[in-house]
Amino acid sequence: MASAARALGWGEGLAQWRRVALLGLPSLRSQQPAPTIPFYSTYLSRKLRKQQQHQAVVVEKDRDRDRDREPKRSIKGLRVGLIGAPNAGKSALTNVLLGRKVTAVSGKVNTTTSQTFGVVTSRRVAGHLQVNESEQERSEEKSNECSPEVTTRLMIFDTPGVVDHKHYRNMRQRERVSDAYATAALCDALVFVVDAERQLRKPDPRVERLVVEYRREVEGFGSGDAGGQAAAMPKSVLAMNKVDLVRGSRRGDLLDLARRLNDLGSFDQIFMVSSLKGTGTEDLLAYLRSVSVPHRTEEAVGHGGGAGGTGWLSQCEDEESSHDHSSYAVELVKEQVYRRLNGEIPYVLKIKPVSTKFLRDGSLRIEQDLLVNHMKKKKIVVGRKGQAIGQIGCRARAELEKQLGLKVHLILNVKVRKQD
Ligand SMILES: Nc1nc2c(ncn2[C@@H]2O[C@H](COP(=O)(O)OP(=O)(O)OP(=O)(O)O)[C@@H](O)[C@H]2O)c(=O)[nH]1
Ligand SMILES: [Mg+2]
Repeated sequence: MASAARALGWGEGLAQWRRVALLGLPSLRSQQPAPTIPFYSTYLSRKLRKQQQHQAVVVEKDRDRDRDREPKRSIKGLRVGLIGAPNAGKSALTNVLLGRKVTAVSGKVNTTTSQTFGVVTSRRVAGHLQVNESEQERSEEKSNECSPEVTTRLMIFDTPGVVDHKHYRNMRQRERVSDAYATAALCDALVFVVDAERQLRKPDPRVERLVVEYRREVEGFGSGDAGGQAAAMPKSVLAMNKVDLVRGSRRGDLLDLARRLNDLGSFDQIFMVSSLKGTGTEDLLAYLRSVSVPHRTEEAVGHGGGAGGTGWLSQCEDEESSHDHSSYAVELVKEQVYRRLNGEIPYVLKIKPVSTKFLRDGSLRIEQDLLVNHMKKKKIVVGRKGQAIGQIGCRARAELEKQLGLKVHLILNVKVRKQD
């Protein structure tokens, strides 16, 4: 019995049987009803426990299966700084890489006077790349549930044009150059942009000197101390821009130019691109994604140009660019001012946002003052019968509506600023 009880695992029941046997009252066996209740309850609790164990295993297995089914998510990021001589096409390249306009582009030098950034997010699911997809597309994409998912965020900085230190024309230029390098120092990768067509047509020794100076700066970022650890050097890429303008036999010369610049700048990669046509820019983007750094929530040190860690990734999750509606409108009006007006006017004209508000019908009303320092300049900005300012306003509004997908009322007031 005992062995049967043991075999059945009825521990408590066995103890009771033992007690009965020791008392030498086998008769009681017949008289006393078998202690079914404790036996049964023990049996039940055993069974229940087994069931619960079984259920726990099932739940755990389900959880494992769900976990397997859930897409494996990982997030990577890279801060990328575009740097180069004025008019090389940094702003045009920034916009192309981002897939939208965030910074003004014009044929005049020094259009960009301060850094601007935009964020481009891509998700790779089962080898399929989605760039800046909408929430709807995100939820529609359920069929790829089991696929590993990698989100890559590139924060792309446009910077003012740089010149080598022998060619500072004034204090403002010196400040712009130091601002550009200060932004570069925060980046994990730098793209040095060269106007390749101009360099082939009319080689400019200043560009070569600039590459040498740039290299020195980059090495300086690498030797910096980031929280007690040596900072890693940022990736350094050469983008030979405007190759759409290089035709015929001159194309072969591009390789010689690339070799020459690489000897001076020791770049990690070289890309031939056209920001105008978009050629080569996808390859550049793919490279930048491939060197992106996996996200760590804690602020780590030791990579990038000195401000290591990827804590910034969480911050830029909701921030698509450095602009709100008001500063974005200023950037687009500035672009048209640079395109439409000549001489010193674009450089002395200041754009001051006055108000930005949504109207009841969902449209956006933006008012700005365009300030110049002389009545004569005001007349030029306004133009004959208001033609100049009319054109600036029309084009800026059309671009704003296109970029924001909203109806925009843009009011521009040209004023003579009071002398300080
Ligand atoms: N043909 C051609 N023109 C380009 C290309 N990229 C830029 N441009 C033109 O080059 C001029 C300068 O471009 P930007 O992007 O404003 O140059 P930038 O380097 O930002 O200039 P700064 O802000 O002054 O330093 C503009 O007229 C652009 O349209 C290109 O790939 N091909
Ligand atoms: Mg620019």
